[in-house]
Amino acid sequence: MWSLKTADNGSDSPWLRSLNEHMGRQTWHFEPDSGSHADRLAIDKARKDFTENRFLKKHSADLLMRMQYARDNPLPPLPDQVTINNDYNEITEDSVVNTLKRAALFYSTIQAEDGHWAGDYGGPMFLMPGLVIVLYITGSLNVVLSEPHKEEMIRYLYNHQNKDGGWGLHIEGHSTMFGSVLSYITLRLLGQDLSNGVDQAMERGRAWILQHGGATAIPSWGKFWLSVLGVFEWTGNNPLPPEIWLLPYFLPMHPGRMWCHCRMVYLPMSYIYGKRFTGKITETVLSLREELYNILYKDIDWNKARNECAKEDLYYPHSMIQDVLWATLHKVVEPALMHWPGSSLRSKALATVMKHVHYEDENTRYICIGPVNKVLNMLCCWVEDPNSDAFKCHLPRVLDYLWVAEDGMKMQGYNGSQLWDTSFAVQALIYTELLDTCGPTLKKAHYFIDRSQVRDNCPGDLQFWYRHISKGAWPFSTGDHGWPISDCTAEGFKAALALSLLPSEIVGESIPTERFYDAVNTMLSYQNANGGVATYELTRSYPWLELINPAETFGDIVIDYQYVECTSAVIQGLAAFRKLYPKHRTEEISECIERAACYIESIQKADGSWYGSWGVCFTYAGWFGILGLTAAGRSYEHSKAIQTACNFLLSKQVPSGGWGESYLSCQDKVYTNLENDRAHVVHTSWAMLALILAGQADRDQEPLHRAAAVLINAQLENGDYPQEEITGVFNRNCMISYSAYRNIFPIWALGEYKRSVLSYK
Ligand code: LAN
Repeated sequence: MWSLKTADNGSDSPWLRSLNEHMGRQTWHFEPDSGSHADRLAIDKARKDFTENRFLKKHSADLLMRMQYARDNPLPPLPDQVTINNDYNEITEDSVVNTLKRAALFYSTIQAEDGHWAGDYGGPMFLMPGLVIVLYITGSLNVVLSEPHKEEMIRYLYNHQNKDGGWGLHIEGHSTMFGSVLSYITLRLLGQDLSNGVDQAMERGRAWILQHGGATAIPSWGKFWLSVLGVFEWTGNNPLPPEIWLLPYFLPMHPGRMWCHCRMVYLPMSYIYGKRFTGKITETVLSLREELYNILYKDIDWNKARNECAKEDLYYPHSMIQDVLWATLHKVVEPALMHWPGSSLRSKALATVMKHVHYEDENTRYICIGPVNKVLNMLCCWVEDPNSDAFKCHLPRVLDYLWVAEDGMKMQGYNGSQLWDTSFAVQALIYTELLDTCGPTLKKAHYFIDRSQVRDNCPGDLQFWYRHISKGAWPFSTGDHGWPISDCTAEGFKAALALSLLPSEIVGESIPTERFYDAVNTMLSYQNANGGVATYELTRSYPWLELINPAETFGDIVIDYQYVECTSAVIQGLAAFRKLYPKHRTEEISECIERAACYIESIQKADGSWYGSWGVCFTYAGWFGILGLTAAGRSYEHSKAIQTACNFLLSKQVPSGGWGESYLSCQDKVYTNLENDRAHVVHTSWAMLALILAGQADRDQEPLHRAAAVLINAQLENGDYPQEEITGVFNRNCMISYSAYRNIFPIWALGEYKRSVLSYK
């Protein structure tokens, strides 16, 4: 049976490094003899239910993890479940406290030993293929993946095949060439052939690809992977010259000025491209050359293929400038760099690129900043030297990205969302004011947050490595990952600060003041000249650079933009700090908060909404927008921005009393309800939190009571909440799961409701 281990040290493998005893590490292991017969039956049933309902409920509910915790950590007796019928006047303090206790007790049982909450951070469908291709090429498929791993990966891919035979960019999305070709290839590399799959699934997958133009219409990142595997020619790719790393930094397009995720993906890609590396041409590769195209492989017009993209995939079409740029590089510059004397420049560029690859690997303990550069860096290390220690260090870190649920095994969008979820969970639990119930849980979480703070900057000259400071920051996932992020720092800090106010006998010793100061320093360092805050770094170049964004499926990836979420989180962090430490960097903090609030006001839309870039979507951003402004001292009475923001949210409440927002809001940038105006517990919670904080209880309480009734009634028998539609997003168009939100946000919203609304009733 599958079992999740947390903080696993890989039996002290010499290739696995850690700064903090692997805190937060989540790895799944298959243990053939573990589990009772009844456990196995229950898992099989969950799998079967998922598959049977897969077109209705595309999001799995993280049941394997929940079942494991239920076995190891049984639920204590829960208070009676409450249901509110039609009349919200039935809501009493007792009914809310009951619901909160049940939710908090349940949530405490699924906390990991090291204090964090583990969970499924899947969603995107384009990640696992890169991993499988790299493992295949490097001969490591059977080294890293056991047969049960492969079986679960296959299950996952079939489960997420759409009705029309194709696969989407993410689990809830329509079929795309990117998702379809990559998923199909992955199944083939995992040993499936055209005869496999229920209802001829493989045949139907292939038919989708051929009917939509064949694999030449795959977007650029897909063309890259196919070329690496040997089923697409390098001449069919637009250039990714590594020489860009040799340009002077003052140029706006220097990669050091790009969004770190963009530069960290194009860095290893440029190495592989610069070398035109292709894996061994095997029987399967040769067969795929026949399976993926409508015409013979040898007859494909690769130059034309360079700019082809299926309409299903085209989210960010290439600008004309881009087409001219790529054509020039492709026809004039690249040929010169492939031969002497140009080739000596290429060698120099490749060496520079590898220096940066190794720096990234070492400073993330081989986890890397994300799933895409993880596998690309691993491939680069292997291409450089298949016997290298670097490659050996990469292998065990593959497990950090894999997750198993009832829908199968997936590759996650990060090595988890540990710190982020734990920081939110702590805040939610504290605001329930049920310290008797939550004390031990908070203590463990406190320890995790304490141990996950980044203690030092990266080594060497930060400017040389294009790195922002990280001392005092918090990461999104684990200390070992270590990349600092503005809003993760702010949320980790807010949680730590709130814990520092509680009795240390209950929640443990506070983080020392010096380390709070370090976090404040990092938060202050993130503000841009216009007052806004970006994600990992300052904004280092201009939005017009987006004109050369070559990734047709993603929007706004080239530079690190300012976001309402990040800006608000930093305001909240600094404002909370200012109250407790009014004498530390007082003026700087006040100025930073005021400028950040003005920035948030400046990006509000005329209808009172904000566009959310990292959560779905306007409800998420509304929560951050309103919280940021109120933390900065604005109030409903005096702030037009807060008034219109509240009116916007109120106008989106659905008849059942909740809120429910579709992921389509993100891609279309227009507020879109879920089908049939269904309510979603997470959106309902965000909207409620925003309205409560904006003083809605003083004006009209009815919308809040109705929303509270939705949250009370949605609770499951064991205190858990149902997993509904996907709630996370990145780069406008790709969705990602935040599996802990269903537990955290109803607790947080009902806690605030109890404190700030019921007290009035
Ligand atoms: C994340 C996850 C966390 C997220 C928040 C902290 C929630 C946000 O407020 C700031 C941005 C950040 C850090 C973020 C950025 C983009 C990420 C890293 C991701 C959504 C997780 C996966 C995604 C990454 C880009 C996926 C790989 C795909 C590429 C296009 C490179």
